Amino acid sequence: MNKIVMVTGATSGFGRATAEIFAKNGYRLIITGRRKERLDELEKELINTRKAKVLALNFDVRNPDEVNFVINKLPEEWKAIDILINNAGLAVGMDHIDKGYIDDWERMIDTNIKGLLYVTRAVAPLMVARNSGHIFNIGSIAGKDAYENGNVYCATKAAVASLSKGMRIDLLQNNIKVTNIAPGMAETEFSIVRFKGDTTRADSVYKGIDALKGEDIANVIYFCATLPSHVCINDLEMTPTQQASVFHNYRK
Ligand code: NDP
Ligand code: 8X3
Repeated sequence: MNKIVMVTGATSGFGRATAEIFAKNGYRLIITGRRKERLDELEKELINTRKAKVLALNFDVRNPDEVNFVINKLPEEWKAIDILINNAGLAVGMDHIDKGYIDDWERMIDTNIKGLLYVTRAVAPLMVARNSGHIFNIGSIAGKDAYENGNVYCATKAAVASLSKGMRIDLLQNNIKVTNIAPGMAETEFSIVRFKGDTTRADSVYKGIDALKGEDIANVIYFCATLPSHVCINDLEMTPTQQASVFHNYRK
């Protein structure tokens, strides 16, 4: 039977591109997200154009009851998840710490940290039982350095990096790889979400920069996932060529 990959946040950006590349290469896909129409549309596309086997699960990673419900109810033939890609996440707002919105902070912490934990807590035991698996956590270069107005988003991604290390240590005895992927600027719906629908402001983030695309991150994840069983990429930072760090861009 072909391997099973579960991608959270597959309705857009990195998650969608990652689902595409694994489907193209014959994997079975569990795709998740909150926007049901997007999920249904992706499911159809993967089945029709890639001839993939797909299970679409419509849930919010912030709700532990929903997460447990859908994972516990997985059909028997979908339980042997080989690869989990904890990708669902977001930045909301960009304000100095004294002016930030608590609701924005809660959305980021609840999604990027707690949601990632809920999904991992539900899926990891399935991997442990099979003594096999690979978990990818989508961190960010924002987790390596804090930048002005990035405060809570940066902190959530620093937490993802730390959790990735902790998971790798805890799951060492279970033959489970854990990889933290830390991308820099990538043009997806990320900035539209961050600026709450202000597309002009979102577009300006990438002005003069040939930013990463979802496919670039997907290709790297696929590369890491297909290395020999004795090789694990632990932490991988990737940026556009025009970005050296969160502080250094070269705009043309
Ligand atoms: P997008 O906004 O394009 O995609 C985000 C995905 O996450 C969507 O599919 C969205 O689906 C899903 N998602 C968000 N909140 C929830 C939730 N509560 N429950 C379930 N799914 C959710 O952004 P990207 O593809 O760029 O972002 C993917 C990841 O990469 C995020 O973790 C982000 O922080 C990280 N990242 C992004 C970078 C960038 O510059 N773009 C750089 C570094 C890291 P839906 O709305 O349907 O639920
Ligand atoms: C997204 C990259 O630099 O906008 O994680 O924080 S950045």
